[in-house]
Amino acid sequence: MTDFTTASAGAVRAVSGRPPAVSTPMEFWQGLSASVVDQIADNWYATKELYRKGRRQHYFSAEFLMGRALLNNLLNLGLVDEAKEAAEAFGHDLAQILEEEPDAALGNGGLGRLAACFLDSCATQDLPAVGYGILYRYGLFKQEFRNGFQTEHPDSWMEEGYPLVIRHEEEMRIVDYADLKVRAVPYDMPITGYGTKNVGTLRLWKAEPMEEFDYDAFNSQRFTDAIVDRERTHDISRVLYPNDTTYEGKVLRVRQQYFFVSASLQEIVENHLEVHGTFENFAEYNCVQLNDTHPVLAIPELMRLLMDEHGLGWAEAWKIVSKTFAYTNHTVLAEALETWEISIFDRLFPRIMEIVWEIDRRFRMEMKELGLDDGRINYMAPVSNGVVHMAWIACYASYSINGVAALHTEIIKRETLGEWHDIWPEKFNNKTNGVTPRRWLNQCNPRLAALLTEVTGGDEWVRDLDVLKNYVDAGNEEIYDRLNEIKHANKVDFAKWIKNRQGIDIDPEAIFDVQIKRLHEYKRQLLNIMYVLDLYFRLKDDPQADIPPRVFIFGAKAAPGYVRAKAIIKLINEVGRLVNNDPEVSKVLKVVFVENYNVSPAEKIIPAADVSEQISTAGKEASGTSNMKFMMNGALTLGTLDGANVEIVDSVGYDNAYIFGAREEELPELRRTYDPRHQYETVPGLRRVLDAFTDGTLDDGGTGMFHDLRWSLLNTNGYEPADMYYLLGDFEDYRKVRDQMAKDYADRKKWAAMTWKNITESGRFSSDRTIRDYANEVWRIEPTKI
Ligand code: RUG
Repeated sequence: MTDFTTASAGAVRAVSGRPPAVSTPMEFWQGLSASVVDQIADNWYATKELYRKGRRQHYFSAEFLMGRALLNNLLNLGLVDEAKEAAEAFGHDLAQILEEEPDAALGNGGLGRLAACFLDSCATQDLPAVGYGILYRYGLFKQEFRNGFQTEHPDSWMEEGYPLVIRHEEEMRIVDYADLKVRAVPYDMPITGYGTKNVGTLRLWKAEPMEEFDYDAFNSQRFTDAIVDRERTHDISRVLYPNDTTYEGKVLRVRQQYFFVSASLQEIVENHLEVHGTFENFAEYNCVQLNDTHPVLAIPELMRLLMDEHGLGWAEAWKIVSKTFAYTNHTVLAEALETWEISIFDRLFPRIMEIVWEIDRRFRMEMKELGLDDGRINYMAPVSNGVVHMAWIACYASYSINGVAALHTEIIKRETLGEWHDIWPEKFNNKTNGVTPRRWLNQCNPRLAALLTEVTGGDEWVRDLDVLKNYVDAGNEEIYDRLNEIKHANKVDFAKWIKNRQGIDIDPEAIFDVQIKRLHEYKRQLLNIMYVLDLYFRLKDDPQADIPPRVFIFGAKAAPGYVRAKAIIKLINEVGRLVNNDPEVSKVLKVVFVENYNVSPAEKIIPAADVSEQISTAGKEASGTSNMKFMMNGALTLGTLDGANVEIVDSVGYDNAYIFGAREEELPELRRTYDPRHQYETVPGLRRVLDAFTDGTLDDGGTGMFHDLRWSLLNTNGYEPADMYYLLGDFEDYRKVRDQMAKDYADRKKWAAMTWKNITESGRFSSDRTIRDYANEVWRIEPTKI
């Protein structure tokens, strides 16, 4: 037995209080996880100590969609075989143990998963960076389908104990609101890197009451009164993204944002003073990346700390602040421009509001001096029309503003943040997103990983995915056969997994065509399912039609309050019911909606995919990151020229991707004369598909939601144009290109050659590249080894 196996057995005993042979797989998971922490503890401490002395980047994010951690850590530390041995020595199976682990789903989708990939890349490249966020007790809701409708349930991911976050009571901070004072207790998650001893940190704050309960109230039998403040405090870190459609929901959301930025900055400021003894060089040693506008309260909060707690004057403090923050914008949609009522700030933190007013006053003066007219100044001002504009504060105070793909950055420069770009073009830069090849290739697709290691003669590609580019032309018959075998084996695995999970049978010989992402109208899952319905009708018309077998796979959660997104989920499930229950059609077509889509299901789905659906309306998807994960795993992109798809096509060429639809620059002109009714009447297939929404073919359970969907495509509701996302405009081209793609699949060699090109060109989409760009151009930090 190795040290690790002995230690793991001991740790399993410690958590279960019984011999490992009779411990549950869950207890074994906990023991193994505790052993991982045991292995890295010294290096982790050494890394923290080293980083805290030099220049550091602090990544502030309300979301970190980490997924599972154990296998990732075992792979990074080279301990998989030892863990297997430990499990087998006691009659357990490592694969089954790994399946016990809950996903740490502390994020909604792309933005949160990006933050997780960034931490991985910083750790692997020895970059001094720390993540800061919130330890939500309940992560992203669990999705269940009841009669095809989405229902939501709490996700109590750490209820059974989670050894991979360590509480540091001694580093507790106090966060003060006007109506409440709370303790912020840090919990640190270790972030191991691949092939390095450095261990990074994700610090998540948990809100705890100053006192467990009011003793006097309890003593007087006022039991509920006794715990009111405790519950209000726990609310702060209770749930990821509480519903903020009501005023009280918004207050909680703002409370959360202030909670984690205040605690984090208190620590950063204190640490800086301890190490350097002066604030003069604060911005030389610290930079803070604001992941979207959620942490923008950090700007007035740092002003407050420097002025009120440390006696700096406004000018001095502002000089520091304006050299410390960098801001990432993730969307051109309205949510990019978070605004909060002044009354919320007044109620929670009047002093912060006072500082925001002063920022506003100075901003207006500065702009006046630059000669801007009053209308423009008022539009750009931090406070106007009764609300605080978080994005405007970010643009004003940050030294860097970036978009997340080339096209997106151009759009924010031109439109979303155009006024800011006019004044400070030098602040703007692009940082195209990336994904970590550790989790999204090496870990989730071991068969392909083994082939790449064989072809490239080592595992260097895991740390440097650009290595693969040297093998673009190395594709040959043998490699193509191997690629096809690997994909097939992954599809067999997925078919077993989904059968076991949802009871559905699918054929691994069919084309696996996948769209997995949050449900949003602009992402156009509706267009996808309309095509499926059209194909169903074509097969009903002509059962002998030459249509290759296909499985249409969906995975998506809709925001609980987003009614139309939920209607689309129901529609997909209803089309699925129609298709899958038809004795003839279901021999050729299947629809699978993976329930409760999350990081760990994605790890099963992506290696098995043949086709990657990236079909957003051009100009709407900032970047997308599933497109990159699919590419790395050899699925071909079927997409519009949107977000990072543009750069994917730029890398692989039009011959190795399937592109359709209107382009971003064409859309304004097209829309001028656009008539969705004309499309409905003239485009083959469309009428039948749209009529099926309401003619009894599909059942929306009497809700009228399918009628609303049809209506939204054909009519304006007064404030949005009909078919806002141009589904009917793009339908014909989508159908043509998607049909062609299915035909091309038959030439297995050619298809494999295309997948090889995609895999070997994917280095550009490694988050290691993205992080190097941030480190060199924005954060100015250097790799620092312990
Ligand atoms: O929708 C965007 C994706 O296009 C992008 O890839 C991802 C990471 O940059 O961020 C997503 N996003 C945007 N998630 N939340 C927002 C709201 O600002």
